[in-house]
Amino acid sequence: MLAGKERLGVGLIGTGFMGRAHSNAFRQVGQFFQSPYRLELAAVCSRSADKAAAFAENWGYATHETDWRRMIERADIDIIDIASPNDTHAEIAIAAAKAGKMVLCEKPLGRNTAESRAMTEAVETAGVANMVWYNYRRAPAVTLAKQLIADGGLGRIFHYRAKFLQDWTISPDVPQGGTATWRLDAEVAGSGVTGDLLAHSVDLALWLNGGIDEVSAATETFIKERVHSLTGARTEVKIDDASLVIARFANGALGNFEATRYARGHKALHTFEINGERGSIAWDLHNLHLLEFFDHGDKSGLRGWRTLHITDSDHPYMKNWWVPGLQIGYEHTFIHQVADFLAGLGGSLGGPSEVPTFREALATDLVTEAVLNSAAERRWTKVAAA
Ligand code: SOE
Repeated sequence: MLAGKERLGVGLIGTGFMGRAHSNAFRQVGQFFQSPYRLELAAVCSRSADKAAAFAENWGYATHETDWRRMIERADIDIIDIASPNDTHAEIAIAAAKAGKMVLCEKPLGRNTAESRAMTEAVETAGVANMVWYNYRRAPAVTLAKQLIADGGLGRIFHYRAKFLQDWTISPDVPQGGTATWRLDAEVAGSGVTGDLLAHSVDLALWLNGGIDEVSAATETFIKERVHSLTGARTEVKIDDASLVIARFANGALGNFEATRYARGHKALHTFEINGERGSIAWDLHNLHLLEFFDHGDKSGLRGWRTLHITDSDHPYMKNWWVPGLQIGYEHTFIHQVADFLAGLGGSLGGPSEVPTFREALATDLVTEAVLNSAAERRWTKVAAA
């Protein structure tokens, strides 16, 4: 069955939550989606040899490394996958692209748009396939939403509203920095919820509803000092804890977005609702297999919101899974993303068109940067072109 498939060696950098999500996707994709390629887990890299060895053993990587530069030199590695903290993304991605490797990178692409732009130019100059892990596009219900909008099902779009709410940093005892809490350290993360959570909502918005021209935003840092895990000293917190945005889309729609880690009770409430002339749709990560749909074209008297259970074989990706009615989950969004990446490899250089490329992720970072600037300057801010 696998005879004749082209082998692609994967080198993963980073052994955290995302390293696990990506590894699961690399391992499962070939069983459920046919492609001319066969992924081989060649090596995993972590600064800690013990961690790298344990991860390699658990996930089936053939070897492990402690220096990412060694991964890039290895001839048996075709794809470099960056799942390490944000401050490592630019240097690794640029070196990997120069070495002619395909590059996959966790979001946000860079800590700032100077990094993101340099990374985008590096992969495009080298002509290597590239992808950023904005996985939520690949929930079948979200992909169906994209198709519905593209087919004109909603007509002219008036409103786009989105939230990404968490509550894990409310305690002042949560430290910043270090392996578990680098997302709170601005030096490592670049920004707070704007780059980490709002970026997911912005990626979906740009994909579903097109470009954003300008934004007006407010951000807040509720807890001003935290102990730094690496030094033990109480240090100023420089990330944004919450981000509220109103936005104007190029198609004339108005948007509003909210991202926070201070919404008590919410662990990952990631939602969007889109209102158009002909209908509306709504999606919620908590029920990621459902799409809420209101069709104004329905017969008067029978009109109402309907809940579509996205598990039929004619729904995106679902014919590759179980029988109709049986749902899939979060991890499958990553598997679908790898499937799409492999499907697109036969296409033009620079990355498959239907997965988030570095240039698309740069566009997202330009929006989140405009959000941070708008909040700092307390004024409407134009979004620069990608
Ligand atoms: C933060 O808690 C986080 O893990 C993000 O970094 C991910 O991108 C998001 O999908 C879930 O939440």
